[in-house]
Amino acid sequence: EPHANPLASEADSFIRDCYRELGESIERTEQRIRQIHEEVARTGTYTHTLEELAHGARMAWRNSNRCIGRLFWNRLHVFDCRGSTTEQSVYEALLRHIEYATNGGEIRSTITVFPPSTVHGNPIRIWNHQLIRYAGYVAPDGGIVGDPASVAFTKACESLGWRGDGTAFDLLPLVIQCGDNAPKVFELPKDIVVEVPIRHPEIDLFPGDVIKWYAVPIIADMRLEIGGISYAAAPFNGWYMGTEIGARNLADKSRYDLLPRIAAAMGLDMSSSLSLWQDRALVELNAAVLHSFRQHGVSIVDHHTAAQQLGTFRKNEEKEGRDVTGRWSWLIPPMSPATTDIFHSSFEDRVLNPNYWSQPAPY
Ligand code: HEM
Ligand code: NRG
Repeated sequence: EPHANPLASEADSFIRDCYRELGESIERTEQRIRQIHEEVARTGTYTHTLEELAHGARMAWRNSNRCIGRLFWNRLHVFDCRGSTTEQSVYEALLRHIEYATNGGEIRSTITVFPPSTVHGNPIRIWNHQLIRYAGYVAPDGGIVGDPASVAFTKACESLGWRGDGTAFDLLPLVIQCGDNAPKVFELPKDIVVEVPIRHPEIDLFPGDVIKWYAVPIIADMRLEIGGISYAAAPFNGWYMGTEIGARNLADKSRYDLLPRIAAAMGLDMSSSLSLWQDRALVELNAAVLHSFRQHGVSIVDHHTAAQQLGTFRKNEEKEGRDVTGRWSWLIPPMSPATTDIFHSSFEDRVLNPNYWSQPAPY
């Protein structure tokens, strides 16, 4: 039957999907729905059980159309931090997330969920795009030191009183905001952050320079929505696909822009693009990223393996009778895309719930 209350109807459809997948009985499902309706009528909202929260976060990953890594959707570790309401307790939870997820290099897919939004707004907002990321500074000559993608956030940190060392790989601080309070800045302790120096097994790609990347990508600025409830602070991580670092972060002209330096170091003919110097530099950079992570014992997946894993995910989902949605333009890897099956296949880009959503930056 239709609901006057949109939250109650979102809750209904989530609880039915969730409880069916978890093998709960029809009776328990209907009982839980009645209980939620009563709670929504009385308080205007409802509270997920731990099982609903954990399975909802996993469903949201499974429904992430832009993610190639979804084969492992059912192995997501969930920290329930819905009781964390102070900057200090959020900070401590974030450090615990980093340590648990990093796990000495054997990365564990993890999410930490903070209190949900209410009619009064977001009780917690994390300002960082990722918990671990490098600063970007505009130099006096207009050039950029560090990661150009971080310039706006780095300025926000500076206006809150933070000062970085000014290297190309300064770890940004954590910026945590509780309700309408001014945001608080916390230094990220260097000793809990694992970084990998990027070295090619045979070629010196960056003579005289140390190029590195951090081990764990922990997206901190997306909103998790489950059954009509919004978690604006719910940082999550898996591990890297090599091309994210080697074909984008270190290679894009608008990021670290390393291809010209690498091609020069390799002695390639850069007088014409016809020599494919960019492509040759790109391959060796990506080989170096995969080799270095592997050698340092840090989890990483190459794009060929990841594409095959997405194929296995599609088969698994078909067996379960679920439609796999996806966004082709994001799923194809940014190098040699046509060598993967994804390139030759198509996806329906329909948005299912639960899911992760981007939200406006608070700065
Ligand atoms: C996007 C790989 C785990 C949710 C992506 C992208 C890649 C990827 C390559 C595209 C990123 C880009 O082009 O910037 C992986 C791998 C994982 C993993 C290898 C290893 C386990 C996860 C987890 C979650 C997740 C644990 C959530 C619980 C997402 C979402 C996006 C995404 C929401 C879209 C991000 C955006 O719109 O900016 N993933 N992922 N992924 N992934 Fe995954
Ligand atoms: N491309 C971004 C990270 C986006 C998410 N990628 C993952 N997510 N692998 C970058 O920093 O390069 N994950 O949860 O593992």
